[in-house]
Amino acid sequence: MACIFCKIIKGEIPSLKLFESEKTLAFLDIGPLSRGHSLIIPKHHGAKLHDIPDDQLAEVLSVTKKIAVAQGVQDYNVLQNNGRIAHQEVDHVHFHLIPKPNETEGLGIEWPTK
Ligand code: IU
Repeated sequence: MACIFCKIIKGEIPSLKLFESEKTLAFLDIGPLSRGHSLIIPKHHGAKLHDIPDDQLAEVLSVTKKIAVAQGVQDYNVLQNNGRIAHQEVDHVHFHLIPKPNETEGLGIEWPTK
């Protein structure tokens, strides 16, 4: 299995997990664009959005929302890239949750920073 995110799902590569269920995993991005930048992925392997069953996609979005609420940030981007031209680097569908906290907001957790 060459997929790095499948290896993270299997625990073969360590990650800082935020959430895990039968269908979904969320973990901190190794190269965060902001404090708390996380990735939410379906456990079903698929490179692009259209490769993922609807039930898995539904849960991924729901988990993305829950993490945003748990982080307590009001401003954030949710981003999902498909294909090289669209800047996709890892060929396992993932949603970026990128908080845009201001200096006075706390995330409630000490997140690793670059
Ligand atoms: P992209 O949408 O495919 O361009 O984003 C890939 C993201 O995966 C990027 O933000 C990387 O920092 C992140 N990432 C990671 O968190 N852990 C890894 O082992 C690898 C990439 I490879």
